[in-house]
Amino acid sequence: MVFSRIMTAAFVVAIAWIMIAHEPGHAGDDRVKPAGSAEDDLPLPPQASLPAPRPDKGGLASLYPGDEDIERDPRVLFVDDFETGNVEETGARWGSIHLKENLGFVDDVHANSPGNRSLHIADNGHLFTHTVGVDTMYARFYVKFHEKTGYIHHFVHLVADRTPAPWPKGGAGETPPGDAKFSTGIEPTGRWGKYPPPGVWNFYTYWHEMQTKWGSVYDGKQEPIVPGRWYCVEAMLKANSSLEKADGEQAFWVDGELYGRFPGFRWRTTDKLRINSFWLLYYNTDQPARHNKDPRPESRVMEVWFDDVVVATEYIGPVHGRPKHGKKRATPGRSALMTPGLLIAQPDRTVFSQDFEQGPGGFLGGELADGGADGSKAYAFPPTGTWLWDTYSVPVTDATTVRFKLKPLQPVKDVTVLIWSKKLQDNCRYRIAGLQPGKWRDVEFRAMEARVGWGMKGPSLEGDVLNNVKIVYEGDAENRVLLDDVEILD
Ligand SMILES: [Ca+2]
Ligand SMILES: [Ca+2]
Repeated sequence: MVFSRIMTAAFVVAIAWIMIAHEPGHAGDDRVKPAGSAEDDLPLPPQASLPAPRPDKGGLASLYPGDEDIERDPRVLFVDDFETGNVEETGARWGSIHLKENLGFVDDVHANSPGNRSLHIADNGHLFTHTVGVDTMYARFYVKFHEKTGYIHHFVHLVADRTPAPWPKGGAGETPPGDAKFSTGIEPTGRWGKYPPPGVWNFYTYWHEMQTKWGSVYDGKQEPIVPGRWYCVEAMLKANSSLEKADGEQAFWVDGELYGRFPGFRWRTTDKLRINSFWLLYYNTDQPARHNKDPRPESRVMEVWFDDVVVATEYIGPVHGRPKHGKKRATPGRSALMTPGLLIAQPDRTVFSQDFEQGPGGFLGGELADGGADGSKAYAFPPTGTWLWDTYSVPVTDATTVRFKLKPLQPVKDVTVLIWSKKLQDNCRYRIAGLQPGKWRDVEFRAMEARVGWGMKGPSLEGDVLNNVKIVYEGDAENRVLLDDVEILD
């Protein structure tokens, strides 16, 4: 098997935020306590808030022998035992699947498996889903690495996203704002080659108080993962209870044993940001082989098996006992994003729309042009931009959405949307990367995703009024980008 791989452009964009971010082993060096959260002077949450880490006491799974009917427990958010449907159907219910040709179902199952199939992923791929937003998320899964596995670049993540989208978002090397996002990955790491592949488990964590822009790493018990052996892995992410308190936590268990518990996090600055995404990610590049000085990267077989995924608000624990009725098949979960309005309010009215068929409609800075969407008229604008003022005015809520189409006629780097905030007395920005010359791109974002600062790290437009927009880019004066089908929704 060839270790180096060709990634599709889409995937590179999708996982851009972690691609360059995590360097196995680099980890040990930037292992830090969360900023401003000296454990000594902060009260720990009561022990009762965490499940007993003893495997013999079990968790939710101990109430449902063989996981039978566990999906009916109100504390359970999402289940997939990979016993139902084909790969396409599985991707459809999760909401996002990547490189589905690398995914398949096989009859290799762990010893306590209540079913017949597991999910097999070769090389690279993912399933990504959403649950209702919660303040504490546990995610348990069974996993096995190939006997000849190499080192892994990135693995399974739990994510809190204020403006969830069906696909995993970018953000490589960018500290997320405290009201927008935080995430943690439960990942194998080789610690610069200290451990044979795939290494030991650790957390790889992004939040607003992380101390390097590449995230922070938290070691657990340094027990090397044995390739070819099934493990039950469970990760917990618990948000801080209020803006002032650094009482958030994360912890992980392997085969029911607590391997690492890390208190003292101020994950978020608003309780509107809740944990709502689960990313079953298998991401490989040749980077970890280099960083871990793997002497035989060409001999590695990058394959992984997953099974018995349960996501819940309480500790789950390994599969306990056998199903009453022999082999069983769960009713698998379905992305919460597929229920409109469940995770974030949906817009239900159009505040403004412009298709340029009757003229520029108040847009300035460019000129009407042919070549609009579907042979219609569009608005062509130079790098200095196009802008529109006081044609609409809408208070920015969760639902407020900006939508338009863009087509650069020449190669352009980023296109930036500027929205002047009267409240903040500054421009909020939203950056659009990866545009291709001659190709239309559908752009859609929540107005609150626009933020002050070139890096979009400042305060957001949330709570302000949206009554203007300007779109600019870098390029030569004669360059043009076409704009069409502008909509403001609320
Ligand atoms: Ca199964
Ligand atoms: Ca048009």
